[in-house]
This record gives sequence, structure tokens and C-alpha cells, in this order.
Amino acid sequence: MTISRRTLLQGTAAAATIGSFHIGRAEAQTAEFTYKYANNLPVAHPMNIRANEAAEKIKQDTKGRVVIQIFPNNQLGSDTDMLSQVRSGGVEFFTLSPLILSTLVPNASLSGIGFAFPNYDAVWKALDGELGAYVRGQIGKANLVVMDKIWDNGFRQMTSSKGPINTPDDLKGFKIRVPVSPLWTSMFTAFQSAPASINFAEVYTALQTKVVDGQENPLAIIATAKLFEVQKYLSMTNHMWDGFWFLANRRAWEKLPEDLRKIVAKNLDDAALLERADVAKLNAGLKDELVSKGMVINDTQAAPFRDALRKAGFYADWKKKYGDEAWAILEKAVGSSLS
Ligand code: X2X
Repeated sequence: MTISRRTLLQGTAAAATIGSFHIGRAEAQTAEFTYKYANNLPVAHPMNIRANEAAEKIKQDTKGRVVIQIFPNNQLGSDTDMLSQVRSGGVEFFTLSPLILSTLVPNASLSGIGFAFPNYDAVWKALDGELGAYVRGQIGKANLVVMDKIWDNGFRQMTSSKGPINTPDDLKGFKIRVPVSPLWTSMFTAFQSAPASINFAEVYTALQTKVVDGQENPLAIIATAKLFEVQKYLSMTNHMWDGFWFLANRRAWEKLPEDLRKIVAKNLDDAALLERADVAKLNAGLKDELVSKGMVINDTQAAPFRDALRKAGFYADWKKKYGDEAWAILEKAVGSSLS
């Protein structure tokens, strides 16, 4: 494994800020099961805060038999690296966007289709309902274990160093970073942008050095990853909803006795619900804070963006890729015809 200087520095900074992220070595040594949970988000993001609380509860509820050590902020590598690690057992737990997971489980990205979900109510009804069950079934077939409750990332917004995005025309030729996923590339190709697939670990630097002019992420990430330092314009496009499936390595999961598995799953799922509420609250209140950091914010209308995607054949193409069964589940969940 190679650790770049930057990730190492991030790791040191993280350890210095939140001591409890580092469960003592003695505890880890005496525990029957010491498992690693790796993720790509800054320590200040609610996902890490709630996961840290869950790890504490799991330690208590299992009387010290299960200790989960958290490695936030891409300390163990990029999403691409961590996905191979959770498959091989290099880490036992990992949270990943359904869209990036689609590089392994093609239909996992179904929940990330552009402009599909009108609001959070529709999102949770779908992901805690039939659509979520369908996707978890697909993940299971790829030999990974997934917890029942998906964690929230949020509705994604676009940022740029060049100027505001008001209409789909503003996206033409736009050099935008997208996460590593065919669905993301296809969406911005449909807008005639110039998408570049870059793991989140490299996004800040890519923006700072102008390898790309923009990116898209929910407000909670724009704030906690300090992307406002390298982006001026924030356009509220709400162009897709995104979350994080809590994945486990199957062999490691099955090593846990049934009673311990129950405790771990319950605490992780409870934490997911708390994290959803945290992110919703953050996203609602962060606009003012981002303005105070110097960002210029504009609102947009969804209809012209959706029409541009429709005209480019985006929905028809993806319906074909996912197949009729999966597409019908999505359309039922969002309550409208997409193609
Ligand atoms: O890579 C991103 O942009 C992020 C942090 O939102 C995801 O994990 C998909």
C-alpha cells in the first residue's frame, strides 16, 4: 500500500482533532474481534461522528468483544482502493456511494438517476422499501454484506471557480470532476460537459490546481471538506440524491457469532438514522455559512436540466442498461415516468 504525503498529513491532523477516533491499542489487542471501518469523508462530517458513537456503543454492548477502528478521510486509500480492500478483507467495513459501487454491482446506481427523487420523503420511502431491498439483493450477489439502512450523503449541488450554472447550456464544455462511476460520466456527457473521473481523495487538489473547474457534492461535504476555499460559485441544482451503503466483508461478518452480528447491525442502522437527520439539518442551514465563506449562490429550475437529459437519450439508455424490472421499481418509487 502506498500512502502519499498528503493522506498521511490528513491522517495526522485527523488523529489530533478527534482523539476518540483512535481506540486504544490495548483495547484493540484484548478484543476478540478488532475490525477496521474505512471511509472517504472528513472527521467533521456527521457520517464519521455517528459512526464513532456507534463504535463506542458496539464496544459497550458486546462487553469489549467487538472493537471497530475508524479510518476516515481516505487514510487507507481512495474509494477504488477501499472497495478492493473490503472485498479482500483488508478492511472489514466500508461505506460507499451506490454509484461508485456500480463499478462492481452494475444496478446499484439505480438510486442515483438524475432528477429522479423530488424530496427526502420519497428517498427514504424508496431506499427503506422495495428499491433498497432490490439493490441490497444485488449487492449480496456480489458477495458483500450490506446493512439495511443506507446513510445519507444528500442532494448534490454544483460548484465552479468559473461562474454560476443557471441553465443546461452553462454545462456545455464545463470541466467538471465526477466520482468514478459510469452513471456520473454519462450524465455529464449528456449535458455535453467534459467530465473527469477523480476519486474524492484527490478532489481538493484537482480544484486547487485547476485540473478541473468544478465539481458537484451536497452542502455538508462542500463545507466539511472545505471546498469553498477552492470554489467560488455554488449552484443549487439538486441534480441527484446520493447516499452511502454500509458494506462488510462477508468472511469477517460471518466470523461474528449471531448475537454479536445483531448488536453490530442494530447500532450501525440506528446511527444511520441519526446521521440522516444530522445531514438534513446541516444541508438546510449551511447556505448562510457558505456565503460567509465567500461563495456566491444561485438557485436553478430542474425542468430544463431534466429535459436536456431526456433529449440526449439519458433516461432511455439507462432504462435499457438496468432492464425493465429495475426501472419499474425506480419509477414506482419516484411516482413518475422518467423516460
Ligand atoms: O466522491 C464524492 O464526491 C462523494 C464524497 O460525494 C462520494 O463519496 C460519492
